[in-house]
Amino acid sequence: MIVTHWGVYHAEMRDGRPARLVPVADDPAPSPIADGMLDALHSPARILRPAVRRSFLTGQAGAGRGAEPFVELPWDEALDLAAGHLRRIRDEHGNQAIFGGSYGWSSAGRFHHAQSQVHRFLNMMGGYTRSVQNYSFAAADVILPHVTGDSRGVAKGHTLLRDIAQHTELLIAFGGLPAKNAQVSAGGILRHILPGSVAAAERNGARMVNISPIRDDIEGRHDVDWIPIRPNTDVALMLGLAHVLASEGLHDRAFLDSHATGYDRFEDYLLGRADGTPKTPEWAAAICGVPADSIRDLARAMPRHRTMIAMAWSLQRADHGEQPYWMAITLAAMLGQIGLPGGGYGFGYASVGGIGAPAAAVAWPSLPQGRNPVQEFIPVARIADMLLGPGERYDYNGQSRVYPDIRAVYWAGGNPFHHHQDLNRLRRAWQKPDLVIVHDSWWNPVARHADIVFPVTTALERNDIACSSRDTFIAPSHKLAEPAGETRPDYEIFAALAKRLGCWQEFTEGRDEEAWLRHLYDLACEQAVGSGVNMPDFETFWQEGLRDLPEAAQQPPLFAAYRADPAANALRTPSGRIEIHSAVIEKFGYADCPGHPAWLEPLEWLGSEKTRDYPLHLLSNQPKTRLHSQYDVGSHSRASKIKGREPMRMHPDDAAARGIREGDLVRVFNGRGACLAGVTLSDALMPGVVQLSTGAWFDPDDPAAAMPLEKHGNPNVLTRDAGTSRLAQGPSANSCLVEVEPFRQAPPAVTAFTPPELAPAGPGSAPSLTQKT
Ligand SMILES: Nc1nc2c(c(=O)[nH]1)N[C@H]1C(S)=C(S)[C@@H](COP(=O)(O)OP(=O)(O)OC[C@H]3O[C@@H](n4cnc5c(=O)[nH]c(N)nc54)[C@H](O)[C@@H]3O)O[C@H]1N2
Ligand SMILES: Nc1nc2c(c(=O)[nH]1)N[C@H]1C(S)=C(S)[C@@H](COP(=O)(O)OP(=O)(O)OC[C@H]3O[C@@H](n4cnc5c(=O)[nH]c(N)nc54)[C@H](O)[C@@H]3O)O[C@H]1N2
Ligand SMILES: [Mo]
Repeated sequence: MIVTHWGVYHAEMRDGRPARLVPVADDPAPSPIADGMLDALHSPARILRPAVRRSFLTGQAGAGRGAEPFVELPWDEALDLAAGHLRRIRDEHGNQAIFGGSYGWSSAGRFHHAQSQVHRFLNMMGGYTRSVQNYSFAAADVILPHVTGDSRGVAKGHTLLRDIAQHTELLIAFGGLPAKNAQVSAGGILRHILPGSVAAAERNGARMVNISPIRDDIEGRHDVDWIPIRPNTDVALMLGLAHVLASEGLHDRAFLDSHATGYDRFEDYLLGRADGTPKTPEWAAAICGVPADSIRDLARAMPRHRTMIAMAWSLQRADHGEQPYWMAITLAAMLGQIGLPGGGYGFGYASVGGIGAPAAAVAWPSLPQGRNPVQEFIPVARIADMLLGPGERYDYNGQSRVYPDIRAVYWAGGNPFHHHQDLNRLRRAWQKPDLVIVHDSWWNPVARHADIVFPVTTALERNDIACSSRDTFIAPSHKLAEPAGETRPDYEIFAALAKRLGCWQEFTEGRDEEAWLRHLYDLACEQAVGSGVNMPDFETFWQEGLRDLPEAAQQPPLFAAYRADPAANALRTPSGRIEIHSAVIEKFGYADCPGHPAWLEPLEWLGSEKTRDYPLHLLSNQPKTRLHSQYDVGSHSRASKIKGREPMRMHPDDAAARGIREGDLVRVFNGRGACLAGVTLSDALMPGVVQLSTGAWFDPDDPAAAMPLEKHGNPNVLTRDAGTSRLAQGPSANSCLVEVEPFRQAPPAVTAFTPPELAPAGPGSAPSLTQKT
């Protein structure tokens, strides 16, 4: 049995090797993403031995990262080299000069979770500069505590999907409910319940409205109403809806009086008393492209029905991404259904699997990470700003902060050359530190941009225990194959480094893998017993596999308790209520995030003058055939490519206007970069919008060039690297204009899956550690 972020599978073994991964019977809608895992195990792109960038060995720092051959070294030499550099940097510059944010999803499994491992290791060696928030919902995570006291309704605390199926009459889904995204859940998922829940809601007569630039954001359901909307203009649409409610007296004044604060200040803006511009449906229509009559009809339907406002996480990964969430909560407060079964709002219902699924009665332990004595941090998506501008000031959630001076970057379990925006800028920033160490299993772009690369086993090559806060199971994840080449688990690599740095005992606590698994299982059992759940002994658990667990007893709708008694269950906001106007945010004085939700024009959108040069809005959404960049090298992801490139969907009219046909190779470009993609035509997209999912391994035609042609279809060479606002500083990937043209030259070969040039290991090839780098 193996647990992955996309499901739980049994292995069919042949000749002692896994031949096929079969989803467990409990899963009503298994994901095919696992299909590409087994062939990737022995792909030529596997990293089999420790390797060091060639000119790093001869003492040259940054310049050349990502554009050089590597030299393979024996483990001991590579470990000595890494430990020596870490020690030197720590002694000369202090622990805060080590950036260990190491953002990324890693693999499922509690023990071998790479982030937990790297953070634990860096803590034991004295700490590191960390990162806060995530690429998924940073803007939400920072604004919501100001509005509702915490971030409930984003990653947890949702009204359950089964309550929606039972009670919701009108389901308004901004960004749809794409089943493709609910395939995955961090830490593993046993039951994919989203498709069944959507079907059940429909059977119960719920009307579903998909407000999105893409029709099939509610997959397979053609009977839903589709309201195409220009990307990044949802706030204007919601203001139009709110205007109808307010001007026709359809809003719930009593709820606003008892449970919210600041509505009047907002209404001054809404009705135009504050700025002379009433946010009428006509005003909204001119911005978002939704006809005024449709806005009026939808607004009038909302208070007549039990209405759930669902919104994907994608909407807040955009310029001013805080606003759509604040506005959605405001709209829900105006409807007065927050806290009722099937009413109110919820974010990210389909963004990952398990949102709105019942939680287990047991809270699980994770690998303890120790304490980080270093206080320094950055908002996660500000990494390039930090590397390019040490000592520079920036704003964040009311603080004026200074970027630290980073000398070493340590990454295990994430791929910044997948996840970060404006990769050409990141490549410049990435040349700055003295040292970059990466652990990965494949020669993907982050490994190629390292100085020292440690090859790690995949989840299929080691034992682990998996459980998730969004599902009701615990399962062993069994080792199915022997480690490829000389690969080792992250844990062993960190233990070996810890030995060299004098913190082996603290890091390992004297345990090997098996002892840790037993220890974590014991902790799990303690928690389970406390919750009245019986667990078998470790041997039985290990052999029997999957354990299904009882659901937590009370799982009321989001804010049900607050609705019932707003005084006793006051929110942790200054007023104790939902803050439609926030005096705290207003006092920050950020023009890009004022004191109440507002329409703020994004820097790049279909209504901007920039469309003269770049007339198409690029949505780089999540890929259907993989998790981010993981297993892009595997057969399942590769089967989706067109002429070897990532498929880009385009409306037939946009294609025809440019002489582009189905299956053509195109060049997608703007002022930040250019990539190739393979076109597939679809009228599921609104005209003016193109969709190129993330995750194709970055593959420049000339790795030494400042702005190379990316050959494989990585949209992050095009996206803009700027914070959502001074408030949250979240990533804003979804605000991006591009132009597309046919690519008529001989297509350059895709080399993303070809390892870099490797020189063999030779004894004594490591330089002396006193040598300056
Ligand atoms: N344009 C655009 N960009 C985006 C987004 C978008 O919508 N648009 N979405 C953003 C979001 S929400 C996210 S969460 C990020 C995701 O970004 P990441 O989480 O960084 O992406 P992954 O491809 O999952 O990277 C995980 C890496 O860890 C490696 N790995 C897996 N298991 C292990 C292990 O056990 N040990 C070690 N050492 N390595 C392991 C994998 O091989 C892979 O290289 O991307 C962000 N980027
Ligand atoms: N298969 C698969 N599933 C995944 C992932 C993956 O890599 N692969 N990644 C996971 C991760 S880490 C995360 S954080 C979640 C992210 O989950 P989401 O953020 O919800 O995912 P996206 O696919 O970026 O966006 C969903 C849809 O929102 C729509 N959309 C984009 N911009 C706008 C807009 O301005 N207005 C409106 N109304 N709609 C818009 C797009 O049409 C898009 O298809 O997905 C998770 N699920
Ligand atoms: Mo994410």
